[in-house]
Amino acid sequence: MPVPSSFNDVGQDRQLRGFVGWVWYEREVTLPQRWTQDLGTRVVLRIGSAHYHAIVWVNGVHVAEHEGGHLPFEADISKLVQSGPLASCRITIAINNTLTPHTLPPGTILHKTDISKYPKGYFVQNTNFDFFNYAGLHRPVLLYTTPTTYIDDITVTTGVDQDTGLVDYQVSVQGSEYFQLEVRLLDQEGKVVAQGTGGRGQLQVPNAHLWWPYLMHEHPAYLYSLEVRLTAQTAAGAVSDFYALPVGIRTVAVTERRFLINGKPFYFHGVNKHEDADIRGRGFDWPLLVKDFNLLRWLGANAFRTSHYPYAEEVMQLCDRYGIVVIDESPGVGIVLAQSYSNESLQHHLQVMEELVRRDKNHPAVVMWSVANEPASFLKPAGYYFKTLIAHTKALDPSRPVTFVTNSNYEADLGAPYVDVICVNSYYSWYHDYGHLEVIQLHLATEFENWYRTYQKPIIQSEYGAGSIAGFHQDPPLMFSEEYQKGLLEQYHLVLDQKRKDYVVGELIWNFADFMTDQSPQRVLGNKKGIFTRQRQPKAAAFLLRERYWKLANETMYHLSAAKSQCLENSPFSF
Ligand code: BDP
Repeated sequence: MPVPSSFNDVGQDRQLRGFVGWVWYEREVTLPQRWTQDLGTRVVLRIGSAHYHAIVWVNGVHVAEHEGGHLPFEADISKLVQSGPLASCRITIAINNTLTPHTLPPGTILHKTDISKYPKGYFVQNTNFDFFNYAGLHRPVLLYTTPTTYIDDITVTTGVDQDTGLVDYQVSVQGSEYFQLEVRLLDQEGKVVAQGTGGRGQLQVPNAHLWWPYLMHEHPAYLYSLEVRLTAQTAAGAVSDFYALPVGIRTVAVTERRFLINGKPFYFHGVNKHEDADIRGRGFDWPLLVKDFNLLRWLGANAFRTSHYPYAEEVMQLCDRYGIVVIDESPGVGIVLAQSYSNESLQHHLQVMEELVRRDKNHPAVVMWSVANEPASFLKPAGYYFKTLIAHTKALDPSRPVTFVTNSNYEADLGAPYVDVICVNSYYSWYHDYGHLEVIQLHLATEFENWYRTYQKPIIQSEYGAGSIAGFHQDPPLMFSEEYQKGLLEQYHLVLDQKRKDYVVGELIWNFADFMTDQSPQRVLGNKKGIFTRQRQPKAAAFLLRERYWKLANETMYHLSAAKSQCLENSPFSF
């Protein structure tokens, strides 16, 4: 079985594709001698993502257990690989993709016991989310080393005081209490612009280059490099550790009507994505990732939401480098059963937010956390659940706003009082009033007004869209034709163009690309709401959005600088 990859689509076996239960991965590797002989070396096994529940053994000894896909976990295996003459190391990982009402996402197993209709022991897994439950080792499995006294974590938050950039850092060191830390901040030319010592402090950068989103500045995504150097005296002698962290200096703030980046109004014009492609399923794949970023840039998109789970770290790194703003979403999708609001579920959700914030807190591209997508937030326990979850996330990271994405009625939503930005999904003229594009404008304007009147918080249209089968054409437009998809988006845009002058701060299309789902009578080889096909070819809607997004970018630039900036000189459209 290749790693990284989902196991589902690489074989020819129907049973493997839909398999629910334990799968086993095993690999024997030979370690370099200096890893196994030098007791001053710490050897770590790191698993990028194993979906869903994973148990890990090294040379037959249990070293780790982890609940939940999409986030990394690791085990210090030094003692095991340094204890004998063996330089080899057998890594065994068992993964179970069974979902329960308390996992994230939740799911249920339905046992069909009527033996006149189903074979003995027959069961199916039911979920309340609209994507295929791909499973396996989705991201790289790595072995790495550090000294036994090592830099365990760095937390950076940034601020701006007039022209001075402020970089607050905190370094956590494990293994010893006797160490020195030196911290330097380098600009893109490699020049040291600020330095400090010790585990925490503030670096001040005069005339700082700020990190700006793509299409908001002529030099977007400026990254400094924070170099942290550790030296320590241990029984084994002097050791040193070193880490370089890209740092973008920027601020994020939310007012009653605006989302501000570096004090300027930011309008999200982008997409919702999935980690999804032919054959590899949800498996990490560099060429696919770079293709997707090229498409985002072509489209003029400045943002996406990691619907509906955390994406690979490499994705976040590219967002930092390209200036693509991210709403970083947890795997809290399909929380619709009362049981999924239990204390057990909440505790797990809090833990997942800790893992997510720890992993992604230093990415300037991440501007907001989303704790969930379309939960049944009208159920009674939802108020306490979201109040606790959002407060916990804010305590973990006071520097970013927090939201969840809702499709509940504005009057019934018990979680909305706790969010900083209202994110609403709607599918007018698709799931209801289907075929009737003429009702969209009134529906949407009414919905926006209701939400704003109730909460006075900025609103993002976090999903809207229509399915289309690439190559299907109908005039007048009919559902599933490229024309209908385009026509539906145009109706939404008319209202968005009015309300963005007021309190709507973003629009994210559902979806960037067609993606795989469970089989059902509503799905034709998956969900076809992509503006690109699953193979990343544009449908008509992609050209429509491209024109719109570049126009929105031109407008933003026009407002920000008196003269139109050069950054849009290469704009495919001039207005
Ligand atoms: C929304 C969900 C999304 C679905 C989409 C759809 O958030 O995951 O794929 O609807 O039905 O409700 O296409």
